[in-house]
Amino acid sequence: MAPTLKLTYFDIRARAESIRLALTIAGIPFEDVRLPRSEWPAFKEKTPYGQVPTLEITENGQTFMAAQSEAILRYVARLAPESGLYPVEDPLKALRVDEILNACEDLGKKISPTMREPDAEKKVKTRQELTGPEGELTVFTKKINARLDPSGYVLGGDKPTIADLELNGAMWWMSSGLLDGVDPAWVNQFDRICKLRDKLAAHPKVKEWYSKK
Ligand SMILES: N[C@@H](CCC(=O)N[C@@H](CS)C(=O)NCC(=O)O)C(=O)O
Repeated sequence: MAPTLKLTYFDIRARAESIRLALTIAGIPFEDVRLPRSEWPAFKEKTPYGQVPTLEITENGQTFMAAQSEAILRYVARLAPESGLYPVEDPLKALRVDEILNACEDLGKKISPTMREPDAEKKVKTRQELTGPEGELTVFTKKINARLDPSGYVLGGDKPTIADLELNGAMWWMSSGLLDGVDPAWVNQFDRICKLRDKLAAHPKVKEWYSKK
């Protein structure tokens, strides 16, 4: 009997969207809970690390609340091995997926401190520097871009992996216009990442997912 899944996050894409898309691509039904900010303090107390996303997994009458987005992504992919979301049977391919997942974490660590910067002017300036031609984020993202297959997805082919979903999410965030000081067109300089984004957007299940949003 398949487990029942309840994914909880805020009503934004950010850290949960790669999980939502992984479940959607894998064809696994799930409850997509979008937590209102007013309910966050009470829910936070119930989570393992005081963070979302969480995935509540109910199986044989028992519920386990999982946390940590990458662990959840791998779990979802393992539920549907035929999806190709995480090629566990091939150590080298799995390594390449893991590598990009870790690189996405590094990207996050470069931009996250700016979220906590109280001085709006300094925030914008720091982000402009990070995303300038020689900026740390630009230089690092070029390196990620070079690690992708020239056709777009990390491993090439037509099947996205969880690394593609995560990188796509990170790049969506960078080009969302939600980060003052980051030009939404910044991402356009990374050719393979743009191919990844466009391929994923054309994926039938992804298209269907967004047509309902
Ligand atoms: N390493 C965690 C990080 C989770 C995280 O930082 N979540 C943020 C939202 S993106 C959160 O819960 N923030 C609210 C808070 O810390 O109070 C993961 O990958 O899931």
